Amino acid sequence: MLRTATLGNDGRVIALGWKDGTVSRFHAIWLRDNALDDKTRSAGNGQRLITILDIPAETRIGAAEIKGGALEVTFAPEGKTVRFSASWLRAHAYDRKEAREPGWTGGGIERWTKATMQNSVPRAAYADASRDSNVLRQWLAAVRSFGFAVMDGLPTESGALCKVADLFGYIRETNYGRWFEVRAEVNPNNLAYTNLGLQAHTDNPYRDPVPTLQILACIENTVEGGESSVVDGFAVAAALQSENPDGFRLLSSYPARFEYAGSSGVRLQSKRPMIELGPDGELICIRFNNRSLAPAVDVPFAEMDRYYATYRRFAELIEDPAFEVTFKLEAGQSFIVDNTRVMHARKAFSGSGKRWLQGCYADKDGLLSTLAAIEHGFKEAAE
Ligand code: NM2
Ligand code: OGA
Ligand code: ZN
Repeated sequence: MLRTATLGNDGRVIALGWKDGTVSRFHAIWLRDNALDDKTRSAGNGQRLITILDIPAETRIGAAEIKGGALEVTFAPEGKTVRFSASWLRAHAYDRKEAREPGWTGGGIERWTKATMQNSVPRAAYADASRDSNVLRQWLAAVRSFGFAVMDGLPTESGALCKVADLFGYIRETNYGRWFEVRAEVNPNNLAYTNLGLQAHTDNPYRDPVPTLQILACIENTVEGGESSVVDGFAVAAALQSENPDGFRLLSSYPARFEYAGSSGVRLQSKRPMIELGPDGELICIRFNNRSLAPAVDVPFAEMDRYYATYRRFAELIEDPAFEVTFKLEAGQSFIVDNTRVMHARKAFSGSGKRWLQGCYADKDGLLSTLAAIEHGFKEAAE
């Protein structure tokens, strides 16, 4: 698929022509730094053995050739020749034509609403996921794409939710414990531990970094009410952005403040926006929690009115039933949310019966790593 290789700017740049007619330019210094030979990278663990200072600043490509479908380049002044496979070059091309709009997402992220999700909630039985890596792969891939999945068939005993985390990584312990009991308590240190309804929210926005995954598992649920729901924060953010681009700018460019000081010895505080964009405009995190939002002090006076109007509109969209997927957890059922993206809520409950959930946090980077490793294994097996 690699057709042509043309040097430019005295060998500081190379333009690669592909079979489909597209061209990807690469810089000599970039190619040198990313060389894959065993003097540059450890053959064992793939880590880079050299530093940027080991590469001459004036690095150029002295000669380039397409050989057996791969690119072979000789760097000057080192006189070092290395090969790059066409597929590697294609996968790592950075010469993009289109600029990306703020709020973009990549990585197979699929936004959802009630209409697209309510009747196709990703789900697996614990017994299947723990035995069959193909089931686990699909379940983890659903968490990656949708930020949400259900797992059922858990033992209805204390601590069973840890089994879910064990499938892909590690629990993130916090001041709430390795896991926490979610049930109505006397003198609760958090409103989650009452029978009140909870507006859709992300957990622990007062922590920095936030816990990136949350698992909630049900041990007993015989009350009236107490239904769960989830809302795709990325879908809501996109809706807000399209109807009110300036409001989106306000929520994404000014920090909000979050605080939790509900138990003694704990005073957590953070300063982060409700809608967080990465340095390249990628939508990376939603923080939304009415209970722990602290006074906003980083929004200019002249914009505070509009900031609040947008916060209100964001909340209205979050509560719009068109975005809400609802279900009632039964004993042995659990769900996981990407806490940087998907909000969860519960309806108030009362009356006779008992509602006992347990929750814990875990890390998304570990989940994605486990998923990538399983996918890598599948790919190698297929080759
Ligand atoms: N709990 C359940 O972020 C929050 O404060 C929501 C968290 C207490 C660990 C509740
Ligand atoms: C929580 C929470 C929801 C529920 O514990 O963080 O939001 O269904 N609980 O009790
Ligand atoms: Zn919560």
